Amino acid sequence: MATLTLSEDRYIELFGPTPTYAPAGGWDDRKPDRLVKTHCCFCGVQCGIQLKVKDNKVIGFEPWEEFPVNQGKLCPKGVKRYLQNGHPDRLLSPLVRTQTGFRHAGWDEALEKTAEAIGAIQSKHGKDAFAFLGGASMTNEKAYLNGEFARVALGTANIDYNGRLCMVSAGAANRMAFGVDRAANPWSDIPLAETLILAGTNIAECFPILTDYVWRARDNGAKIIVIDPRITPIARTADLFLPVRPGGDSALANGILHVLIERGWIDQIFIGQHTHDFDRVCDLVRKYNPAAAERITGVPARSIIKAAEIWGPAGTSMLLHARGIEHHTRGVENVLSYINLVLATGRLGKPGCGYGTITGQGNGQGGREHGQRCNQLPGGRDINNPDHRRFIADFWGVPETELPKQGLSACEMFDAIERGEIRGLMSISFNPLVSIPDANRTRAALEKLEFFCAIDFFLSETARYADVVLAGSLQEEDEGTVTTGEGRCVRLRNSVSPPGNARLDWRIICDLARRLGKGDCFGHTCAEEIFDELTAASKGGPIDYSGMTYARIEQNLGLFWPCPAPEHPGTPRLFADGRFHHSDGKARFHAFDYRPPAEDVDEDYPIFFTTGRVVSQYLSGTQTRRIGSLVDQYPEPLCEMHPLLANKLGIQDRDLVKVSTRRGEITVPAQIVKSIRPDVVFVPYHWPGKRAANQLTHRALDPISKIPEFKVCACRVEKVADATKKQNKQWQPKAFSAR
Ligand SMILES: Nc1nc2c(c(=O)[nH]1)N[C@H]1C(S)=C(S)[C@@H](COP(=O)(O)OP(=O)(O)OC[C@H]3O[C@@H](n4cnc5c(=O)[nH]c(N)nc54)[C@H](O)[C@@H]3O)O[C@H]1N2
Ligand SMILES: Nc1nc2c(c(=O)[nH]1)N[C@H]1C(S)=C(S)[C@@H](COP(=O)(O)OP(=O)(O)OC[C@H]3O[C@@H](n4cnc5c(=O)[nH]c(N)nc54)[C@H](O)[C@@H]3O)O[C@H]1N2
Ligand code: SF4
Ligand SMILES: [Mo]
Repeated sequence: MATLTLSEDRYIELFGPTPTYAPAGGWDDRKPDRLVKTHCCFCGVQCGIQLKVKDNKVIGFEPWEEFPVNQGKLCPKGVKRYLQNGHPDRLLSPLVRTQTGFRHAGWDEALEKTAEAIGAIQSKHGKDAFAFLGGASMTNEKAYLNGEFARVALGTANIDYNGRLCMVSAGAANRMAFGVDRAANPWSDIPLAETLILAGTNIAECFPILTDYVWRARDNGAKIIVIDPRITPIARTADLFLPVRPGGDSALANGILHVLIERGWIDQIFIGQHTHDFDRVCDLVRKYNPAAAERITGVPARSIIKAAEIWGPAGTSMLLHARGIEHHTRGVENVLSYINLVLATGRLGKPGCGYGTITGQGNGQGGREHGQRCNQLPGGRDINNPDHRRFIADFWGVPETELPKQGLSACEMFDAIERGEIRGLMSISFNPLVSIPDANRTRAALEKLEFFCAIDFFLSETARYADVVLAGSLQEEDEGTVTTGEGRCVRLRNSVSPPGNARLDWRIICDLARRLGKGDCFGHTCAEEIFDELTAASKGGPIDYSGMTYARIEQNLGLFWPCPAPEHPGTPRLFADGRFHHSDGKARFHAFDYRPPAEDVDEDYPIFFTTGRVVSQYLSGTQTRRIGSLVDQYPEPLCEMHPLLANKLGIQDRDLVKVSTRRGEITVPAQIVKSIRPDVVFVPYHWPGKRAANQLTHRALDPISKIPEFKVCACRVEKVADATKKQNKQWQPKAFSAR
């Protein structure tokens, strides 16, 4: 089918020869009732797709070739996404906990029980004792509504979202450097760059369609620098690979900048006219000569010099990074240190020149804009800024004094549950038991809650701890918008209605607000009404959507913010006028000395432990672990390790190994690959329970962004048992088969 469309050779290079696309019973090739143009429900690329709908079921898909970002192409997850619709595990009605499990309940009972529990906890322990967790897989409309619901209906300061585990280091760094938090360029700038740095992103497995843009750059002659402790699939075709020691990125960036300055590859005019604080960075990086940077990062000095030789004289360039440099207690510092390389060479705001964090979740961008973060009000406003508070309080018609202050971030909330300060929790589109660090503590916290309500369409591992589970909606069941990783706000179209007694997420929130006596503010009758309120609330704010309407977004196949007026065309490329979004129009350099990770290796725990993703599984796995052919592609976590380490520990491929840290242990088969540093092991985190990588990780947070350090802690590894014949034969993960 024309959809699978990374060219055939490259597809095979990436995913192996014959991926299985057909569902078990073969393709459902009945004639659909209609085709609905919408977007993939998974990552932040938000590929366009046409869903085939028959009898209120999604039965397949067709490419949507006019949507410019993916032009009909889809990755393995996008191809299979439709199989979750009509899945037998789909929650069809609310559930209420009994002595022995759950029973089905009507909406009146489930909502009343929830409203009563909220009232009881808040009247006894104060408003902030009830917390709310949202998510960035949800639409902009729901993100906005979550923020208003928590502040106005619950009156709690404690609202945050799962993007706290994802985008926040980059977001904070973007605001500090540029005064705005968005990728600075449309993806269409990537093929125009003469050189690309890809730092801490396994782009080929996590953003397969974006990888196509990197290949186009390469076909145009671009030089590609990849920075990762693992030779990821994209690194196999890079011009330069820098195998950084986990946590070493700020030192590496400082080392590259040292060489750029020494060789005179910096743009003094740009620096003088458009930036502050270059002198401080100059002073700092003086000591990061290549040999010094090599000692910290493990990257050979000659490779550091080579990186500067590629990046320095280039005419155009882009820096792209993702969680590999952001999931750190020094996440903000890492990002800012790389941004220094972009600012020093002055290559921003022009075709093929710029910078971008690659946003992870489907609405990772929009989900962080409209007020569901603990420190944020709609329009990207700051909850601690008196003017911003007054604007939103007036907009919502509440006294400013009643608008809660900044609350706790997602991981901090779980610490507060442990301490007994938070007693009740409502969570929508978030599976913290699998996704936040130190899972054994997370489980204990969930058990300790006096009341927990989860809104999901599957009974996630976390929802199993709920007192009430509310059956919400799949992406294809609702209308709305999401904002993609390049800052383009696109339209999701409803394809089917929720099955059984399940309900649209935003209706659930509005229904509950009414039961809490705040119906006046939550009388919305459709998603478009919420969008119009959201855009009005954003007017004049740092993130301005006020010129957008559903009709305009559809006509233009998406609009980039800022879009501050109905006739404004939107802003695909930021900083084109040479002005940054700080009040004086100038960008800021930041100087950060390298600091080691919160938990470094030592004699007891001598190996770095790092975690991340594989191509066929998505996040906590609630969705992709239910799609057979994706499971076949990568059914269980493996512990990647280098042959040198394996030999030292007497481990053969597929032997069962126990990986332990100070917090917990996991026993999984070893996968011996030459593509990882010998001092590091990697385990993907998409599985729950005893196979959960997050039993091992720790809650050390970045002091600015409050992101946890998912990408580095200290572990030891020991062999538990020989590989069984079955394990030996069982399967080879396709994405790694060419390594
Ligand atoms: N298949 C798939 N795609 C996804 C997702 C998914 O779950 N599955 N999730 C989506 C989401 S929400 C996100 S956030 C993105 C994540 O996208 P990525 O950030 O690209 O993916 P990760 O696997 O988390 O980590 C990226 C890389 O960081 C490297 N790394 C580890 N430590 C360090 C370090 O100290 N420095 C450097 N430079 N690199 C390091 C790892 O080896 C890994 O290859 O993917 C999105 N796309
Ligand atoms: N060790 C380790 N841990 C990590 C990471 C890592 O690299 N290493 N990465 C982190 C990152 S970057 C991220 S983004 C997080 C993600 O972690 P989570 O956000 O916890 O993961 P999801 O699988 O997205 O969980 C979302 C839940 O919401 C449901 N859901 C999805 N869409 C909707 C919707 O529209 N409505 C409703 N009602 N429910 C919905 C799904 O069924 C699922 O149960 O994990 C983080 N955890
Ligand atoms: S690249 Fe992302 S948005 Fe595109 S099909 Fe794959 S998972 Fe979906
Ligand atoms: Mo993420």
